[in-house]
Amino acid sequence: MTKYPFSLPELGYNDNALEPYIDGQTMNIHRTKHHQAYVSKANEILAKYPDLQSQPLEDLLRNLNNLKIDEADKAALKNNGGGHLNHCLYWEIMGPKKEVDADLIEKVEETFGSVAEFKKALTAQALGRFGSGWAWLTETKDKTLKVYSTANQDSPYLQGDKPLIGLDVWEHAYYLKYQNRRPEYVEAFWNVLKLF
Ligand code: MN3
Repeated sequence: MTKYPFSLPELGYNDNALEPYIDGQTMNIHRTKHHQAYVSKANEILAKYPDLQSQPLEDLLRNLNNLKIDEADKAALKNNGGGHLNHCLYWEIMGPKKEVDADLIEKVEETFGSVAEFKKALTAQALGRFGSGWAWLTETKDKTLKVYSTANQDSPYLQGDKPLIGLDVWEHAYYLKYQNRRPEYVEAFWNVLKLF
């Protein structure tokens, strides 16, 4: 659960720990500039609505349509609150050392047939997303696993799903090292995803 006031999480590893797959400069700018901007903006919005400050950000996004707030603030909360949660997960699931999640692998195998098939499915979503967005492995309300992508910073919580793996395919996540070569970045991601 993530509550106001939001803050930039520490990485559990150094900026350059994911090299050569993701370079240190990208990691540093991505977290301390891009992610920080989402944190600051999300805080600015909630500063206007004391009633909402005690609610987890996950719940605010789940109930976004019903929030009694200004429409422009609603859109900004979707973008910046989503941006904050999406990035927290992204930093968390990566690392220089594998911390394999055996339960998740078992579920993935049940759902997709094999880890290889799952990787194919997530890769297809990551490469098929036109423009900026994310590719996701999520758990739906009925506890089934689903792979899809969202545009911009749209969070799976908006549709009531819990994100388990999030792959950032905004150019800021890979442009310094890979330029236009998103497929190479997506392939590299599997090396730094610590859960598999
Ligand atoms: Mn990003």
